[in-house]
Amino acid sequence: MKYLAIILGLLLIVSCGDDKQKAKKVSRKAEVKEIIVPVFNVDSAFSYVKKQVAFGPRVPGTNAHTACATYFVDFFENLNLKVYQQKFKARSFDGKILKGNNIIAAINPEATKRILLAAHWDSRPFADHDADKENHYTPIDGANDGASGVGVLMEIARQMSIEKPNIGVDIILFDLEDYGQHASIDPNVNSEETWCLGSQHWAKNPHIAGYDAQFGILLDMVGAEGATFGYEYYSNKYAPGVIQKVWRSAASIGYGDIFTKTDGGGVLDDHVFINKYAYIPTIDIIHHSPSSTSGFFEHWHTVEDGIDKISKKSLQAVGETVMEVAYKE
Ligand code: AHN
Ligand code: ZN
Repeated sequence: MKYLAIILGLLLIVSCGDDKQKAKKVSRKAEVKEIIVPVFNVDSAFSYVKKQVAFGPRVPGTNAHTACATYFVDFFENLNLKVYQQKFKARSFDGKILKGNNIIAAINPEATKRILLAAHWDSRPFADHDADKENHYTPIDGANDGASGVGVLMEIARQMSIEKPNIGVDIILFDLEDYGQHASIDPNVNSEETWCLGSQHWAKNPHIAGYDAQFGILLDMVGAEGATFGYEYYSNKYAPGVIQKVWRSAASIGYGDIFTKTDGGGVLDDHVFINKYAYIPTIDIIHHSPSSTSGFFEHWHTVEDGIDKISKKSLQAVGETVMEVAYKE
């Protein structure tokens, strides 16, 4: 009887200890769940936009294009990320054989749960929407159309190289997005596939065989003054859940006035080909301006798309929102 009491007493102590252990484990889990999202440094992002523009128009076949590709590769390698260069050839609408280079930087390359973040890095060879006809064959700086999205992703890559997110992230810089058919040619004649040659190539031949990601976010023209982002048609058609996730995140950190719950028009952009050929639900965060004739920002495909028009506020809203999504995934 005495022994039984001792045994019971011991059991009680052991089981109490057990409960404490459990409680500890639960609270530790709760601690882990509280994720701190690193601060997106907008001055840094802006400097990356400026640096790209300083190369001159990154038009395929030019020295500026080659030099800028080297700059990206060095940048990501210096962050100790795994870098891929996907060199390929594609035929342009005017029959030129263009040399393209999609550049991919992987964060947590071994992680099976991954997301992709993308932007195009080439700039348009023609300012075919310029008010002055003389400029219709002049290459553009593409500070907003190209460099802005890349600058934001470079800063995200830098933050992620310091403080790794829980998931794998692939930053994909697509080439040959903006060599689409010149505006002087009837757009009803076979123009769609002349855009986004780099993403078309990648989506059909990913840099890793059998590549997959949970979802993708494309950034395009994210740096204009007063930019707002609506629900782009193809994004909402192929990836409505991703739209909801991103717009909710934006609102939660105070950017509900920039990520508006409005119709964002339909844009044939890199994300369409990722959805169509790689089957990865991907959205486009793209500046939609219902009041302009093009539907895009005021200086779209003009010689005015320069660094002087880039707004840090717009870069910041997009950078912070994408970081919020990626780190909380
Ligand atoms: C078309 O104009 C068909 N698509 C626009 C895609 C684009 C051009 N994004 C940036 N520049
Ligand atoms: Zn463009």
